Amino acid sequence: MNLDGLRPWGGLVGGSPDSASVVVAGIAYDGSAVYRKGAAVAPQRIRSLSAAIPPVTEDGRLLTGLQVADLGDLDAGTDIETGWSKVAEQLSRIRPEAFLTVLGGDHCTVISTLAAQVKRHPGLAVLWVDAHPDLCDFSRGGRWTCGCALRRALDVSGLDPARVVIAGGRDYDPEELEFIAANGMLLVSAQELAREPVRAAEKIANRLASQKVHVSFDIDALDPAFAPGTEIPSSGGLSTRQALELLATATARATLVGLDIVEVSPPFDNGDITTFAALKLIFEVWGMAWNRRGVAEPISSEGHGKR
Ligand SMILES: [Mn+2]
Repeated sequence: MNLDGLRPWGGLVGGSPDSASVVVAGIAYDGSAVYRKGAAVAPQRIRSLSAAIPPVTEDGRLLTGLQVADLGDLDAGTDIETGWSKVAEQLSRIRPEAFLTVLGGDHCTVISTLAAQVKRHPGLAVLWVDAHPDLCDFSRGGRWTCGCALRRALDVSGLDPARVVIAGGRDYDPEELEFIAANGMLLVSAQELAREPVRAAEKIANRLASQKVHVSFDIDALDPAFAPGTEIPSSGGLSTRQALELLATATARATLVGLDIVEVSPPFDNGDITTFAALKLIFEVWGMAWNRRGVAEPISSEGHGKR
């Protein structure tokens, strides 16, 4: 792909994390993926192809006032059990006015992300969009594997499980369904979203209304037809269109404070369509936050480059 002359993030990149509206960081770690590895190379691929995206949302609104600071990749080491806290500490130092965007990595990178977000935004709520709840205490040979990602994130962050809404679910371990019921979590399945999209998304919106919301988006929430490049494809998923509508409706009355996109696996992708789906989600969520001004205005436009 010829990206000559184009700058990353639709040309919005520039300026310092101390003034930018959006701060991006990658966590190039896939050590917790038990099926197919490859997500570790996603941050670089997403960042590279981000130059091809115009800084305009699909409803025709300009993002040109939004300034992006990209910190590059943070090092979680070779084992997230020992590496999560250092990354969480780095992320937690980002000023809370900036919209945090984290590029995974496998879903266990969310352990660092949510630990930081809970510190940056006391009272945080989470919209977990994923084919899987990732709520096992022990899964596929360990407690720090991807089937345990949300469970460990809750453990280390102290986040109340009832403040997490899971959307797009369709593959469960029995233990996960028990945990969801026992903790008063809202689960809105992919089936429910397909059958009654508006009503299902409104149900989530009611939970998230007036809350500060972080979206953790596992690309496997999308159907493999739309996002084949992922660790474990799960059929019966959302179209990218359905996911965009879900995000807009479910967060319409909330304040968006962050997003992480995980489990994009470029080695299993087909013509980069999964990476481009991730980029579409990122730019549209930025647009939602920006247009509702959940994102701070840049303190200075200095360093804001042209595409
Ligand atoms: Mn997941």
